[in-house]
Parts: sequence; C-alpha cells; structure tokens
Amino acid sequence: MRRERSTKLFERAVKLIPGGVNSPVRAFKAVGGNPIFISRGEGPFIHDADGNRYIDYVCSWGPLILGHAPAAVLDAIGRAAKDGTSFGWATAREVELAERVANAVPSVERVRFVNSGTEATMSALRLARGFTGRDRVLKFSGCYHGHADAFLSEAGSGVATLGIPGSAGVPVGAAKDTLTAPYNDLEQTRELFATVGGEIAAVIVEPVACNMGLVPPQDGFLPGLRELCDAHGALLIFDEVITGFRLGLAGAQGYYKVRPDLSTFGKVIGGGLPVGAYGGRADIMEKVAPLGPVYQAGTLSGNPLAMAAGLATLEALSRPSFYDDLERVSAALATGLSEVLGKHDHIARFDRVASIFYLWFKANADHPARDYAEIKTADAGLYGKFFNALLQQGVALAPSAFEVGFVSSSHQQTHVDATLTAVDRALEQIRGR
Ligand code: HOZ
Repeated sequence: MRRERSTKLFERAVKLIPGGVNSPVRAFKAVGGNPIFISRGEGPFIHDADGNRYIDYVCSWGPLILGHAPAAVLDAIGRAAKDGTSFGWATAREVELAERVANAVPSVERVRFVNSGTEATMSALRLARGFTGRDRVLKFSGCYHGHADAFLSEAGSGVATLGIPGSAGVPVGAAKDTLTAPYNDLEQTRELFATVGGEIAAVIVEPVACNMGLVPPQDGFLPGLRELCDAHGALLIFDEVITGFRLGLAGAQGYYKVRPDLSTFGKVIGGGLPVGAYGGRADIMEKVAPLGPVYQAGTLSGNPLAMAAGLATLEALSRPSFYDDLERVSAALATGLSEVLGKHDHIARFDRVASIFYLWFKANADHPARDYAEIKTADAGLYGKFFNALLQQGVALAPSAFEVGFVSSSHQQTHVDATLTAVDRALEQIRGR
C-alpha cells in the first residue's frame, strides 16, 4: 500500500501544525506510523492522498451516521450556501432545527446552538453553576466532555490515548472544583454526595461511555444518578455528544429512559458540519443570556450551512425504519466479528450499543468493561499492531485503543463481509500465522 503522498503531507504539516494534526486523536502516536491524509469520502469509504480506499468506521468520530457525502445533506448545504454562508442574525433554519430537536428529545424544552461539543458542555456547566449557585462538578473517570478546563481530569479520548494525567495549563482553581468517581460506581458517587453534596452544581456523564473505549451503563447507574441529583439539588447533565441521535432520535435518554435536566449534543446533530447544542428544562435554560445572567455567545452559532446539514440529517433519521436498518447491519457486524474473534482464541472482545462498537484487546474477557481502570487492563500495544494490519487490509478504525467505532447507514452487508475477511487476515498477520 503506497503512502508517499501522505508521508510528504505529514512532513510539511509537522513544520507548521503541532504534531502535524489539528486534533491529537488524529495523530498515530499511540499506534505507530504516520497519519494518513484523507482526500475524499463516499458512503462507507474514505480515500487517502495516495489513492488507497478504506471501509471507514471512524465516520469523522461519530457525526457521519449517514456515511460520507450523503446527497441529501450536500444538496441542503449547497442550497443554503447560495443564500450566503453566515449572517450573524437570526434565521429560519435555527428555529426549524430547534423544533426538530425539541420534538425528538422530550427533556429538551429549550435549546441553544453552539459550534462544537466542547462549547456545549462548557456552556452547560456554566449554566448549571449559575442556576444552582454552586461551583463543583462531578464527572466520571475516563469520560470525555471536550477540552474545557473543568473536564480534563481523568479524561478519556485523546487524553487517555496519549496517557497524560490531565493537561498543563489548567489552573489549580479550575481543577479543584472537579470531583471524579469511577464510571458505574454508585457507591463512591453516593459517598461523594454524602460529603459535599451541597456544593455540587452538576453531575455530568456520558450515558454510554464512548471515549474510553465502550463502557455501557450498568443497570441502575443512570437512575441512581438521577436520584442522587434530586436528593441533593444538583443538576444531571447527559453528555449526548456521541449518543445523541445515534442511539435513536431521543438519544441515550430515550434508550435508557432516564430524563436529565440538561443535555449536550454535537456530532450527528450537525450532519458533518461544526454544530453543538445544549438544552433542557425551560426554567434552567431561561437563565441563559439574553433572558438571564449566564453569558454565552458565538459569531457563527446557528450558522446557516451547519443548520441546513443538521436539518437534512435529522430528516433522514426520521424515516420510520432508519434505526432498525442501522441495527440490522450493526448486529451483523457484531455476530460476524465475534465469530472471527472466536476463531482467533478470543484475542479481543467485541462490544456494542446500537451502532457504536468497540474492540477491547483483552483476551477471553467475558463481560464488557465496567470502568476506566478495567478498560486500561487491555493490551493497547496489540491494538496498535492490529490497527495497522487492518489499515493495510483496507479497513479504518480509530488510531487509538480508547476510541469506539461507528456503523453508518451507508454500511451494507457487503461491507460487513469485506470487514470480516480483513479482520481475519489482520489477526492472522499479527499472530504470525
Ligand atoms: N470525541 C472525539 C473522540 N473521542 C473527539 C475527536 C477529537 O478529539 O478530534
């Protein structure tokens, strides 16, 4: 497989862009080798600068639930662009997208659009602090809520991939108000509430943890958080940046039937353009400026192209059989991959929630990981070898042992079959057969 053009682009990139990438998770630091540079995508495929084609399960880290370059989304962006790319004034598409989101997600009585998941979570936290008059936030180890100061302790995603404990540059004052507990550990969460419950503004949680590999919530965990927040006057924030519109139109809160006070969105809601959103109870959201004293703003927030892409995507997701069809292909991938892994002595475990999946390189694991500490017992080095061998076979997973994969509606049985063959060959290669 040729890599000359990607290599040359990387050599130019590292001279100007830190690490040659504009987001750390794109670097191949944890898996070895240099990043490939992508020139285009279509349906389930990405093509790199050297003309290699890959079946893509990164899907832009989650947004591309319809696959790459879906015609309906491109048409909507094109139509919007003809009328102008940005106004900084209110537009009809913002209202339409707000209506769609509120109709789909019952807990969202009011919504504010921003430009990224990070903006959504940091704004939701400021709002929770403004509403409750408290400073502390409780998050779970291995969860990632974007790169705002308050969320970087024991964070997942790139922080986990690079093995750094937090981030330089976060003031002690910002970090001291962040409490952490292990994911799925209601006991420790209860103890924290028993000690400082009256100071906690919010609990923020990925309702399915998707940034430390995949850790599903155990029975009772999400309802338990709801009860604790209610008992202590704290707000419950579901970070649905990954799960929103992915586990169904109502996201993880619909899937697990737990109602948060505030939710944050990103990825799918923008259909591949930069959109985030936070929303929830009207009495809380009405504290946001210009109605209330909690300030948050953005020149490009509610951008017409981004709103058009989001609207076209949510329209496609509203087709009655959309999520059933996605489930069928995701289940076929799960069944096939579990068989292939069985053939290879269960060298890894395949877990999934709906169309989000994870290959956990922990031999003979008989249950999904329960928390970050358990996820970290996997063989990340072996994942790196597998990742590179699989890329050679034309299938792209994330270049990190701590990231999940995504199935899109453009993935079909033929792509699943090709993936199974590629995985089998990659495993044979790394096992030296
Ligand atoms: N949440 C994404 C990875 N888990 C973020 C992608 C990025 O950091 O670039």
